[in-house]
Amino acid sequence: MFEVLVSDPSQVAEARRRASAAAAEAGFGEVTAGQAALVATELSSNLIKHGGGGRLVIGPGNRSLDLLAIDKGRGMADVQACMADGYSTAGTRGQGLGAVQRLAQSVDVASTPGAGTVVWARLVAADDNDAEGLAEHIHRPPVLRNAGVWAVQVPMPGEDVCGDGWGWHEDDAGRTVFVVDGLGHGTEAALAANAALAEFRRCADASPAEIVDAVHHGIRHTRGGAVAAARIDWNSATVSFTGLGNIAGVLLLPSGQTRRMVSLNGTAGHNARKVQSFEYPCPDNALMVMHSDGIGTGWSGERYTPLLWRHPMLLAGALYRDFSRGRDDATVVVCGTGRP
Ligand SMILES: [Mn+2]
Repeated sequence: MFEVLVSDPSQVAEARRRASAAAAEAGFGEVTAGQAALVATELSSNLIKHGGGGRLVIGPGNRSLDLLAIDKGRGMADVQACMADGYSTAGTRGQGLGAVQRLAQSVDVASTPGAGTVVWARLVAADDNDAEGLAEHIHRPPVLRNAGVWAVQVPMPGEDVCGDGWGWHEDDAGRTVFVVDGLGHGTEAALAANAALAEFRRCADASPAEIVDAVHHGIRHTRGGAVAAARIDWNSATVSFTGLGNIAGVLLLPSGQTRRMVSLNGTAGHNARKVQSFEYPCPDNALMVMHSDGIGTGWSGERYTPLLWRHPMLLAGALYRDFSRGRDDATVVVCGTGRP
């Protein structure tokens, strides 16, 4: 995942080009890559027109492409009207969010007057998208918000590789999320993060304390890093969390309250005086956030309460927008706490 700053119209073409290249990298054919380029163009143009500039985060996956347009502009007064605009005139260009809605498999938007807008669009490398089927997916995030784990992850400006990593595991009883921040940034940090992720994958069905312990012992040959693992248990409605170093774990509750989970001091791979798990009650309609220290910790839940009911990617985007320090790799992972 990487970002393109879009603060003047000349940068729209750059955003389009990078999105198109990312789509090709993700396995898109010519037609769907063209659609991805068009969506990137519309989102970027919107950033200029309505956002006073912003950034387009581009995330190529395995035959999927996430596009996240983030701004701190005046916000859209009427998201529904913006979405509807152009929806019925499929096939033409310049239809703004209508075109995005028509071409993407999933779309969600959160716009707060005065605070800005986050638009997420996911495209898939198939061209059987039709507007009929699409309507099923749009604006029903309460149904979708528990499906999967979502993240915004952007390397430090000037770096090609990211020294953070994240992964997740799910079984019948719950979901485990893992985040690592390799010490520093750049190639060596990325090596540490990749080693930690490989270790996590080997023992993803173990408890958070066992995972963190295994990672600590498994990445001694690297420069090490901060790690945390969280296990959401759907049956008992609890989360157990084990952190070593500066990975934040936060539950955002429907009341707007935030519950910050405890990480102990240390560096996985080098220094772990204590690996301990803490348990928290967790209703099934909360969001769990985990982030690296490229994101500041000074955020409060009340400000983001409306995002609780949207797709998790929107909260990830908003936190990245509002609290990225801009001088480190940044990772924000968000998922719903309920059973999918
Ligand atoms: Mn960091």
